[in-house]
Amino acid sequence: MRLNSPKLNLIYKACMKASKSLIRDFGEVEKLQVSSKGPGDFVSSADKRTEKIIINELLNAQPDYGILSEEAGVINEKNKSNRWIIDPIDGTSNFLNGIPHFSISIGYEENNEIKCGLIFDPIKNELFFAEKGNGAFMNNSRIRVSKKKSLKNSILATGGPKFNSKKKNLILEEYVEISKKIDTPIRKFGSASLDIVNVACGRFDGFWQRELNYWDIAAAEIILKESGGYIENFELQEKDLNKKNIIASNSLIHTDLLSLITKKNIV
Ligand code: 2AM
Ligand code: CA
Repeated sequence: MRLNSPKLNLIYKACMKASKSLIRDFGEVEKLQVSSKGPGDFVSSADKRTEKIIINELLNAQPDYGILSEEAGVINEKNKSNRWIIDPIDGTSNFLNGIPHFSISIGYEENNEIKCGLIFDPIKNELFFAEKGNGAFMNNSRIRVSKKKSLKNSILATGGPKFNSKKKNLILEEYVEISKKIDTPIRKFGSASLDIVNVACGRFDGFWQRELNYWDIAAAEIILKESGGYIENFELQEKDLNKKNIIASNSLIHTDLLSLITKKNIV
């Protein structure tokens, strides 16, 4: 494991501590799944427990750093130059339903740029991490995006639309449009962060999803960039800059994928 930088080391420590509790909680969810009560509120408390462990570790080390986290929101609001961006469980619906596909995602942002990040899938024991200029890794291995050039032969993944999305029709139309252009059916795994790191390590060639939050993709962004991929927020959400419409790809299919999405916007 090459976690040379102090920042990466710190988020690694926080993540590993939190993941122990998360794995225990997932075991509990699996049990509750088959009980008549179902997991219900247990999941949101698992989310908060994981988040608390991460935040405590980070604040202990850097008391004045800013934090943006899915459940806790903003901490140390004044510090906008050094921020941790945290998603304690990305893939909450999977977690809730006992589906073993979710991650802890922690990114570090300096002056509005993500400098390093880590995404951990505690069930598959896959740790993805990267720091600007130093490449991207999964566990002990350097990772690279795929070399596929043709959209037609690509493996693509997406997510959404959420049940109350105002763009449901557009999102579904885009899904149909893209489906028609590719040979292998689109994948939908329910964790944006894991989808993007799967592009980073060449399993997928591209991913797109509208209406994500910054914490869903912050850590994934640097991991993908350092693996040779390209990530783009293709349509700015003027009212809320934390909302992101994302295309993440191996770079080579990027323009072709983007053209299928932006074409729809013009109509
Ligand atoms: P979450 O598990 O942290 O909510 C699922 O399609 C992916 O989209 C997950 O990464 C999920 O993150 C993310 N996502 C973000 N906002 C969402 C929303 N409002 N509804 C469903 N998924 C959302
Ligand atoms: Ca998320």
